[in-house]
Amino acid sequence: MKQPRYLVPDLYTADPAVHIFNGKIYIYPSHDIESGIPENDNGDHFDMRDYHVFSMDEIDGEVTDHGVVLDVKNIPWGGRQLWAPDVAFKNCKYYLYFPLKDKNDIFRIGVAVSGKPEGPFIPQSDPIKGSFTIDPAVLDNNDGNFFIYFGGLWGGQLQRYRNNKVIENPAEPADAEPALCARVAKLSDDMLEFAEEPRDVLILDENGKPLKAGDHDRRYFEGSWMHKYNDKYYFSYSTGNTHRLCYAIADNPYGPFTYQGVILTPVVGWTTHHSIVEFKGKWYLFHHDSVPSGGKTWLRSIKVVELEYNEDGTIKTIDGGGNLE
Ligand code: FUB
Repeated sequence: MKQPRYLVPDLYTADPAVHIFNGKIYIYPSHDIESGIPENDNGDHFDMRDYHVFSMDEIDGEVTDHGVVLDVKNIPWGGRQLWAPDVAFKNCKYYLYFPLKDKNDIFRIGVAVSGKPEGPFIPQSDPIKGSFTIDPAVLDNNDGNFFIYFGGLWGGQLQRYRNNKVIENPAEPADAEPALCARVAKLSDDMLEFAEEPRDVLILDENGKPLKAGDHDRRYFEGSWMHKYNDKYYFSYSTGNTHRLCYAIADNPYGPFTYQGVILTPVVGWTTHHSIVEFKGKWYLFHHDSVPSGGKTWLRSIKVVELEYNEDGTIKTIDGGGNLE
């Protein structure tokens, strides 16, 4: 694949979580809509109401739309805003993890279950106990353990918490303080709960010091993804207001991770969100931009581009094509 490819021309889609199930490529994106809500830093304009699943047999093959697989109106605890999901497979079942504001307008993470990768998915009656904020991404560690990574700043509400507890005056730390971290927890055997208290996904700089909150070019903002390459754990994420996809490496799923560099420079649009998968011996970056909508930040389109590693395991930076600012 030489050129990036847009995958779904007839719907606005974003935040593609991609997995290979039964030899096929399955894409689990957000489904963007024109909500009419004015753009703000809280992300209210991302008022998504359902998910579609897409699949394809080859990276350049025809894309099948499996239709609506989960709708907010069928989620008993749901309020508004179905944001970026992910899916994991265990014991013949597929688990869809999704962020959604509850009826008190607080983001929680829910789970919906299906016997098929293309859904439909049946939601649990309550969100995961102790869950908060957004952007779940699940790692199958191939040893029976599954780890869920999550968290997002600003509209994603991560700044409202410290040590998994709500704080009185929500704010990001001062610039010279350690940055807020994404969270990671092992999942329970039934895949429906956290098996432990979520921990920090700590990212260290080249001197072994935690990235600072003021280091907007490198610190975590949202959009966790985890993949393994040559037995190392690659934690990748969006820097949000500096619009990069960056990554950090560790030798275990909890970290600490050491910052490595930029995977994708800014795209047209504000958000950047991705997944990284291997298919038939090549690696691919799935992400989104707002080119097809003419730059409307809340109407995004998913795409795929090949991702390459250097000999030393670092990732070659991909040009995102610029942003609007
Ligand atoms: O799609 C809504 C939100 O925008 C996602 O949850 C974030 O990662 C950002 O892409």
